Amino acid sequence: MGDFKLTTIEEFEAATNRLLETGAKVGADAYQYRVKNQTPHCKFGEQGVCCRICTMGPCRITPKAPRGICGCDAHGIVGRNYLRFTAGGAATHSDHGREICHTLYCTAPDGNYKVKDPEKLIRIAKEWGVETEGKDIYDLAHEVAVLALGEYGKVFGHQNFIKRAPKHTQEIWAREEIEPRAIDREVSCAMHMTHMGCSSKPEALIRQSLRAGLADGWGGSMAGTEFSDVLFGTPMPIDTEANLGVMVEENVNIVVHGHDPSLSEMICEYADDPEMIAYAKEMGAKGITVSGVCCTSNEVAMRRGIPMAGNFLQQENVILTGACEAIVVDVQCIFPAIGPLAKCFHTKFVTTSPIAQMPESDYIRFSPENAGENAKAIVKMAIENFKNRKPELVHIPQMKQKATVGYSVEAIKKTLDTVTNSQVDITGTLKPLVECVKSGVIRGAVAMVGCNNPKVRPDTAHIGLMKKLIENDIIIVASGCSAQAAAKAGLMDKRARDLCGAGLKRVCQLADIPPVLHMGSCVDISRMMILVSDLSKDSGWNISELPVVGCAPEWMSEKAVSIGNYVVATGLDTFLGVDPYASGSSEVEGLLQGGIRDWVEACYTVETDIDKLVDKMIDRIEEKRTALGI
Ligand code: BF8
Ligand code: SF4
Repeated sequence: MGDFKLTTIEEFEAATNRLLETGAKVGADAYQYRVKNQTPHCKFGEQGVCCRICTMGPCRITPKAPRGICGCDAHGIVGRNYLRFTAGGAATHSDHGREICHTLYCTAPDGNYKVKDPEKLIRIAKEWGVETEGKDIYDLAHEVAVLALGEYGKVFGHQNFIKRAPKHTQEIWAREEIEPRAIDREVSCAMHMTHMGCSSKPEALIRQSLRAGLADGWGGSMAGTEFSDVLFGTPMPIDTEANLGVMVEENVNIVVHGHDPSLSEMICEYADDPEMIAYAKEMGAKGITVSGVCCTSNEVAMRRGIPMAGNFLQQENVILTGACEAIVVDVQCIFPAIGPLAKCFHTKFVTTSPIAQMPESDYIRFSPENAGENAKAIVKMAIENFKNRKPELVHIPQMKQKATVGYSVEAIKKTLDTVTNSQVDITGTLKPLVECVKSGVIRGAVAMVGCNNPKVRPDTAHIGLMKKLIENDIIIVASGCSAQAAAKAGLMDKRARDLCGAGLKRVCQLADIPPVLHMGSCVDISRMMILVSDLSKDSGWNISELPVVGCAPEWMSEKAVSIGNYVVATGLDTFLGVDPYASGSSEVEGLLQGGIRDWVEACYTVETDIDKLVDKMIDRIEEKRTALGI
């Protein structure tokens, strides 16, 4: 193993504390202080029993006041809140997907955006019944983009992508009436159902929560992933680095943050431009370093090997280094705190999307039409800001790990094909993986996803769970901030295979992979849905029979609930480390953590004790193996 060593949580925290000292010098606020001001949290909110959807309220349920003014009880209120939470997440992911479809529509051979993976475009076009023969690739891109945009408001029928699921899964969705129709319709329907005086029956509300989730995972998110691949390339294994030490003191540091790769791809493009690099040198820097935070970081790490400065709760830290010339954001998971924080330093806070406008930022509106021009202006602005650094405030924690990322489903298949020496065919098979699972060399897999949340000591759950799972020969596929936690710790370094049980270690050696596979951003959890669908088809087992579970141990966002709903509705048991504001209703909790298994063959487990959470996942995987007789 040589000198390889994981970075510990204590080391992460020491680095953060050192940065907070810098912050204190300039009077900067930080989430750590705001958490103190906000705790203890409102109990009604935590239990999900506060309703403010009409102005007769707000109503709060207590033993003495068991019904709101309209007569709605705790079960109805908790169920409605849960569905609205889901709708927020489904809308957010899906609208991101829509932007990507729009960017696809704007592609041109001489435009800002081009088709980088024509093969994938042709594959999807054929899948959707579009004639591809003899067609110009850009004409095809535009035709498919229009169809994809049509999925959002389609008049009849269901999402195109659901046909990718195994037959059994599709039958469940049809039987349970949760096949996702138009994406926008499922979100609208959720808002309609939760309007004053509509649904208050938990079964109906939770059913629509699953359906809206499916519209996200098998609709909007899948469009986001698939068409991002078409536009920017399908990820293949690539080496990169993670943690704050990827920022380079002598260079102009640009941090991209958010989710939509249309922006970050363009920034990377221009930061690489020799003209820009020469300009940076002229301004006294040695070069330009682009690094990322949150999912847009995952997008450019997966496709370009751009280093990951950190995950969600590290977004303030990048500014606290005093060495960030510009933090450029698009949409989602961006702290409004960045505006005032950036003002304490020389950092430019650049917002770019009408969807995420924030005070105290420079707003440079981005669109496919002006992308090149604006990206260039932003890079230039960062370069010109280098001279404004305050050297006494500059401190970049020298902490980073190597990571191999880029495990799209296509990449995983290609890796397996290489191991089995068969023909390299990226539409190939997962059979070698099935064999490993059958023989018990790998016991199973966990899809580790989701955010950080100050309710959990940041990254401890992600990293602690992963370490124990790989010791137990359970392979991890990861995305979002969970993947970045793994990368920061060193779990995506191939040498981390030495931390695995004997079986998984052997597989990692043979396939030359790390034990935690980075599958991308949160919309890329749709990749995981394709992976389990293909595993199901290649093994002959139903998805719910596979020794595979999902886990979001530190989640915080509405998007995460939407994801949870489609993962469960696809047949995978899902383990949460943070409660989804449902404890105020035994009926809603009962459905989420048990009852829905009768509908979709899977359900949630909520367990805030991380040690117990991992044991429960391992037990579940072993139960599934026993049931399969393997
Ligand atoms: O979409 S894991 S904190 S960055 S919501 Fe946000 Fe959560 Fe991170 Fe990506 Ni996903
Ligand atoms: Fe209260 Fe009912 Fe109005 Fe909700 S819908 S605020 S429970 S009166």
